[in-house]
Amino acid sequence: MKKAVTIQDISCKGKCSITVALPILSAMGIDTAVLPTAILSNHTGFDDFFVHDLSSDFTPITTQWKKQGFSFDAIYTGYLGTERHVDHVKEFVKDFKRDDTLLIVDPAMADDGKMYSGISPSFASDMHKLIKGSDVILPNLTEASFLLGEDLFHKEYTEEDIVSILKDLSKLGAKKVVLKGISFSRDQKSLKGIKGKIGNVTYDSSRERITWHFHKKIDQSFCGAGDVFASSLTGALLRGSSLEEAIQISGDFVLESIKKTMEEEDYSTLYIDFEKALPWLMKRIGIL
Ligand code: PXL
Repeated sequence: MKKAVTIQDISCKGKCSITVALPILSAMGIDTAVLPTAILSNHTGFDDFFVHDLSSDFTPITTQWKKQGFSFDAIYTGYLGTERHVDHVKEFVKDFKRDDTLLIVDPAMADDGKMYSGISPSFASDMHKLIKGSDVILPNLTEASFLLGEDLFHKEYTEEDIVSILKDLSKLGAKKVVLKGISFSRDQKSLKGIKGKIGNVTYDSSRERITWHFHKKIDQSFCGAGDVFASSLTGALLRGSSLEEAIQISGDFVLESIKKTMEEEDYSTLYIDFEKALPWLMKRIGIL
């Protein structure tokens, strides 16, 4: 069984971070350890929240893990929120990343043009430390804006602009980049029929290769959708999919999860009902 560890917060209410990553990776047949960075009463998309920082528990946990020789095929990091957590994760990577361990960094910190509540815009430069030396990063356009220090979110962009953003992001030191939530209002030169759709694009710097995956656009964004994407992408990569196949699986899984969520009459954008789409995912990867 492939082994992963995910490092991010536990939001006790609201579906995101560890409460999304663990069930998805488990359903995909991945033996998953969790290393929580903080406990929040609920995710920060709600009006208010309480945070309990777990930084001081990090070293005692990892000391035990080192003593017991635990090792991982993938290290997947999500919401971290503070520079201190980034530094702990850097230490963790130094101690636990083997040559063949995948380091997947989701710079989960912002959406819809702004930082998540409680995260300072300067946190983007802290994330640079973790991105350098990573295998895959998964920013959305807002996160790409903060990482590159330019507003890419409020502008119309073309296919060429996206290619140049991908290259700039890869210069931060990640081998592969997945840019999420791309949507064009007009067809592009080599991308016919994508007008009004939404999708994700990958860039592999070693092969200079770009792939696009678009699907139906739903004009609602759901908290935790990025985590559903990143968790299923980590699972797919560990199961041997190429990055190009993995973004198709994850993009479609997010769409299935959103469709299932919106089937409920009283659904809320604070929760994404990914659980209902797990059978779809397990069938898609051939384990059901
Ligand atoms: O990645 C989403 C996420 C994770 N963790 C916390 C959050 C959010 C999004 O709002 O608030 C605590």
